[in-house]
Amino acid sequence: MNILSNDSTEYINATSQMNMLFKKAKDKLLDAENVTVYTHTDCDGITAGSILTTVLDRLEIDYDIEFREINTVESIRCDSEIALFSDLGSGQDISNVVSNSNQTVIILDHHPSIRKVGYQLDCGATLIEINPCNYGLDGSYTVSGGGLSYLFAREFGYNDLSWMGILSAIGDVQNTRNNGKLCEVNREILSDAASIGAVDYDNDLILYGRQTRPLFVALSYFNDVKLPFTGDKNEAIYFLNDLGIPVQDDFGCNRNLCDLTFDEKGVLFRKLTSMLSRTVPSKYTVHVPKLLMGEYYEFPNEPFHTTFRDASEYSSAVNACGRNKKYHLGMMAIKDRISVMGELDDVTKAHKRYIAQTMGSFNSGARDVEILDNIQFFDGGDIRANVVGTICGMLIGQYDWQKPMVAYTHTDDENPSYKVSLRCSKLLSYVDNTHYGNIVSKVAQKCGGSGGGHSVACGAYIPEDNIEKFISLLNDTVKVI
Ligand SMILES: [Mn+2]
Repeated sequence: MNILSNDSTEYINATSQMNMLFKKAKDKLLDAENVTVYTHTDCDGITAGSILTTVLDRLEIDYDIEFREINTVESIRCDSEIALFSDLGSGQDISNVVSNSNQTVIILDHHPSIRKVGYQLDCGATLIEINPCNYGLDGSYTVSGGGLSYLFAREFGYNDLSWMGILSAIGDVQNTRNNGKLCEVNREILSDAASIGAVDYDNDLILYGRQTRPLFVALSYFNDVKLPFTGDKNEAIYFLNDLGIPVQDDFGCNRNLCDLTFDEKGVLFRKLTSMLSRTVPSKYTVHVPKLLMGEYYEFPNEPFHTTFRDASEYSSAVNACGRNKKYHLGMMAIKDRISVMGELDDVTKAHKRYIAQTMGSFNSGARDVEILDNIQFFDGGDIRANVVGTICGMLIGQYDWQKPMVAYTHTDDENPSYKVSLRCSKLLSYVDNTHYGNIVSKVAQKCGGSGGGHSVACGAYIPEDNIEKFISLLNDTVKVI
């Protein structure tokens, strides 16, 4: 799908149809006395929940909020006047969620819908499904669940929540197209946020950890391609010394990417570009700048060098809450952070510590990765299922970055199965626009499971007995790309 400019007829038609639905949903909400919000458990879902409950707080409407995994949506039975879904609902059968004609189901989702526009519920309840995919926009980059929630909030005049729409878009990695810049509906939200001074953005050198990670640490985490300092902080310090970029400031504090001067960033960018161009096979060379340059989004009202200034670091903190099932904490981290600062700190620190320990078990040789012809994989064993994807992503560059990294961990559901995660270098997806989420989804179906996700970060659930078949089929499928 091509990215639309915001003054194209297609874009204007699509958004004006959605705007009509937002108005309809607004009227229903203003009439309601109680609402239940159902939202997803990741950063996007938690942010969507924060936006919607802020709207309900301000309107003084009674509500409950439930954070839901996708596979539990179809069993929801709601007694409230309005069942309000965000970041999920479109891909699920919601025909039994409500049971009488006085109720309303509102869905704000950006994943493809299983229903046609105009679908009606048998019980006579009103269904208002607002989904960009229904109007020719691509939900993976045009807008997130939180972004749709913000557009809904905007109907009530709450433009001050626009920054949350940006946080959720970044949490949902919606900035992978368009040279690392948010586009289409997300761009509109960005302009709302920038116009009130809630978000700053610019083109810049991009390395994760812009505000809080010492630059040499950020470099050591670079793993889209294996460079000499990948996984080696000392090597990263030598590298910076060689370039004449001081690792510490005059007061002995480590310098982070945000502390570098414009000239220093230029030196670093040119050096990294030449190293990468020499390292990668020629088919990747043209895509190298995309690994290094992009747009950053930050919240200028937050102090420098804190997790909450950079959208991508902030979204990691919210995700850490989600992965540790601290959904309300994640939501408070967005709505009223001061009240939860201590607990938030504890959760993110424990999360980081656990990840560091697990990475250590690979470095010490206690765990290992098996490298096949086209993929590399490991049995996650007792690694917590909620962090295995993160670990997977961090290991790519330490083994063979030209092969996707796959990991699986056992789940003890009613039907024992494996939760599979796949992560790969962005370069792999740039060539031929390869979408590993779609590949994993197809292979999972052939193995009696289900899966999907983003182009470079995705996952699946595979029945216990079919995991070996899945790995070998995935290895075969990646080969023919
Ligand atoms: Mn989402």
